[in-house]
Amino acid sequence: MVKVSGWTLPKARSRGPQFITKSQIAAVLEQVGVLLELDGANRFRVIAYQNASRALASLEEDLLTVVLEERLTEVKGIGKGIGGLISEAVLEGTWGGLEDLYGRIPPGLIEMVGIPGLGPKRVKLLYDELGIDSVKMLGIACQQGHVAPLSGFGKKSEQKYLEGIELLRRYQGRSRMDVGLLYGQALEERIAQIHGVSRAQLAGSARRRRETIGDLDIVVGADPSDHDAITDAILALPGIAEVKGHGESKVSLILEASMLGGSVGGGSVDSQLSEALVERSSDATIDAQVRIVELAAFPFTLAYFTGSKEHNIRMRRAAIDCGLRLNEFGLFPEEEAGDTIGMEAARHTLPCTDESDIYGHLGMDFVPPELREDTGEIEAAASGGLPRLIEPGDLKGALHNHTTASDGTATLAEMADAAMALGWEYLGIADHSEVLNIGGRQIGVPSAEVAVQGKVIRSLNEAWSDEGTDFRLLHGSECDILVDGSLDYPEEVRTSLSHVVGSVHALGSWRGRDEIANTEALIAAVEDPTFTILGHPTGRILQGREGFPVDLHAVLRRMGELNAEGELKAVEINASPYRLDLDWRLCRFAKQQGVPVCINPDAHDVDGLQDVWFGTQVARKGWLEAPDVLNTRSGAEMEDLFGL
Ligand code: DGT
Ligand code: CA
Ligand code: ZN
Repeated sequence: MVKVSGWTLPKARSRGPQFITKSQIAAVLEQVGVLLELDGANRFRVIAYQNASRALASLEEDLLTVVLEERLTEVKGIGKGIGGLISEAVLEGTWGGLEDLYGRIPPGLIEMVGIPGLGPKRVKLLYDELGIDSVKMLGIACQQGHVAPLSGFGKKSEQKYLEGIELLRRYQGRSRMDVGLLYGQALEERIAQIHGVSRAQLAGSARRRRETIGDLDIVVGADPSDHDAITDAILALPGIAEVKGHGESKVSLILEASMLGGSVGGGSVDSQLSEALVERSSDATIDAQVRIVELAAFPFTLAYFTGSKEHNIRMRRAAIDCGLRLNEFGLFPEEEAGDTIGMEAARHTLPCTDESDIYGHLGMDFVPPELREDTGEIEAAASGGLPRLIEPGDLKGALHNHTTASDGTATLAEMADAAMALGWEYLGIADHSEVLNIGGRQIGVPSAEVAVQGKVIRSLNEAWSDEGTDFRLLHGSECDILVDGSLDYPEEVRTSLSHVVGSVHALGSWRGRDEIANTEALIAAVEDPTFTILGHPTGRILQGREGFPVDLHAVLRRMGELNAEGELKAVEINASPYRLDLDWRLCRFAKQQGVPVCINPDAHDVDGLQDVWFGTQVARKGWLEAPDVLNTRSGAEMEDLFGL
């Protein structure tokens, strides 16, 4: 069996069909495609598995029903052979001959496929030509220049793989916020339902809403007489791939996708959103640490394991200044604790039922978990200066969304319906501009067709206005910022729009030159009178690629100057959990410069609109309040701002 995390065949967890779920099978088929490619299989076999995986993932019907009614091969993309494999997994919980394939491929090759920018075909080539069978060996080969001479590779490839290896190292074992929260909230909910559990709460970086999450931390409060039974119940939960250890008060687990199945919903990521997320997280695993403590210690343990470490250190110092000692079990006068430590010392604790009591005893306001990074929150909490953070419900629309006119999958009317269902008063359409093409295929809207889209939008808006519906589409564009800092489209096209989201997409050129050149080009772009919002400012993909080098402080400063002159220049928090760009660390700076932030989902389908939730978490982490965010304005205010 392959030892790479997430690359094992799922085991049947139920006692009757359906033994293996649709999303699990889709994930396996996708992996088989990769394994076959590494094995040098014929291209058509590889494509067959890829197609079947996609077909299964988008199958709307109940899979068990389709299998029982023997209609699998009627699904487009699923042939007889793979159909048989799927039936077996569903009905028997076994995987035919796949164990052999999973066991045959060297794990190092699979790890290499995880390097951003390196696919299975090239991994196989490197293995066949140079015998490279691990990430480490590839790194050495690139450094020594052995890879460049291979036909089809070159110096650039070596550089790219070295960067990819560095990214892999940095993010190894970390999950994006969306994946981490989905697992974290599912586990929290399942534990909360266990008999005897009084309180269960997600802590750690997930609670602090970091952009990536290392492991999940869950704190459980219960009567000590129930601790053993609770530990047993946790170990029996579905979706536990491995138990790494368990002691008196701590359980260490590895979670897998079946944790997400069943009745899990609710939590702060709402259930509709979870459904879309389960799809894209089905092949992930994540570690979790569960700590079980008696109820009196719960708030202290929760605060301790929420962190950050830096925040905790400041809190302990604040306690010392009050003659108190703070640990994960209590907050108590130093003289009463004397020589005792830990739990023992905490018997003398000041009473606290919630974290806010802890802050209260130290003369501070409750610090929202997102702010606990020691970036000024301790001082602010002691002086009544904490911000009143924005909430997801404060948003009244969003300004960067795609339709079928470029690379979206929904029409103007469908996107508008979805926005209205969220209670929004407007939706900004920003399809890609003319130059954008992917692999030679034009994605962007040609100049001549911009007016056509405008006409449709006007007629939709008139209809809503006539029936008294407070909703409008705002006709913008996601205009490419070209390498010299000029904007795509003739000027008259841009002036005809309500707003221009300026974005960099030709990332190769921008990453290939220095920070100064990039900064100058971005400043030139934002100075264009038609420019409104800076889209995904660095172009980064979390765990995928670094953004281009740029001095965003300088760009934001310039935008602030322009705003002081009466213009409207905003910066986007691209809310896709793959991007979260603007970074939370720059939000406060933008605010100080007088640059409003716009939380944009960059939606390419109707579900995508809900990504604004993640953008709001970033804005909160960046200390932003509702008035700091452009799209908390009402529909009427937006019309005013855009001069409509
Ligand atoms: P992660 O898991 O890498 O995304 O980040 P965290 O923040 O969840 O860190 P983790 O899981 O290592 O520990 C959870 C919390 O426990 C951490 O935020 C603060 C607390 N903690 C852990 N180790 C220490 C420590 O050595 N000193 C203090 N003061 N707190 C600690
Ligand atoms: Ca953690
Ligand atoms: Zn874009």
